[in-house]
Amino acid sequence: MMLRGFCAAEAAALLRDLDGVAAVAPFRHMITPGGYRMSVAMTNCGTLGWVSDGSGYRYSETDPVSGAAWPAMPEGFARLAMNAAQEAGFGGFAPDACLINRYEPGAKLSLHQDKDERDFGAPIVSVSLGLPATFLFGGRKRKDAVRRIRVANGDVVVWGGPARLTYHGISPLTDGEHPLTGRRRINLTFRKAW
Ligand code: MD3
Ligand code: FE
Repeated sequence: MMLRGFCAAEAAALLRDLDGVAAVAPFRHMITPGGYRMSVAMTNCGTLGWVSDGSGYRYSETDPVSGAAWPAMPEGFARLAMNAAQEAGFGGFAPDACLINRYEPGAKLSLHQDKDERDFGAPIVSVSLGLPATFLFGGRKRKDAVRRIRVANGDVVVWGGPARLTYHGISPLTDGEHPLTGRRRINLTFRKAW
């Protein structure tokens, strides 16, 4: 379910909280199991963080860069995720992980499914900040037709039920300038990993 502009009024506050997270767990370009450096820079907050390296994808309680726990999920993040999920009919959503993606011009995310979580009954809540992007979403099989949706600053999407296991991705980011983020797009995805 698309909630256009759901968090537009609090975008600046979310980005301030994000600066606090990134001061403790800096953005980094993870390496795929196949050995490629991802064009999207990532970090995490919450009890668990999504990580990728030569041995695979998984959720980890610690940041492999620092060896320490991921920074706590800011109150405003958790509240937003819960309110958006509620709005979409998923009452009681309590995310334990927030993966934060940072796109610069040209960065993209190839079509994939999110399958590293234990409970596919829980939705994923996605929050777009800064520059707009083209979100791709297909079906349950990689070869299914792909639809394109434009997402902009303050848009929140709740992916639950049948949509939870659909293939999705982000087209290469078009250059631009956003008053809050400059030449970047930030995406927060809230998950129940464990
Ligand atoms: C549809 N991020 O982090 S968020 C990801 O904008 C990811 O950075 C993209 O895909 C981004 O894994 C898209 C939207 C999203 C997240 C999870 C989904 C869409 C989804 C799970 C199932 C279906
Ligand atoms: Fe995804």
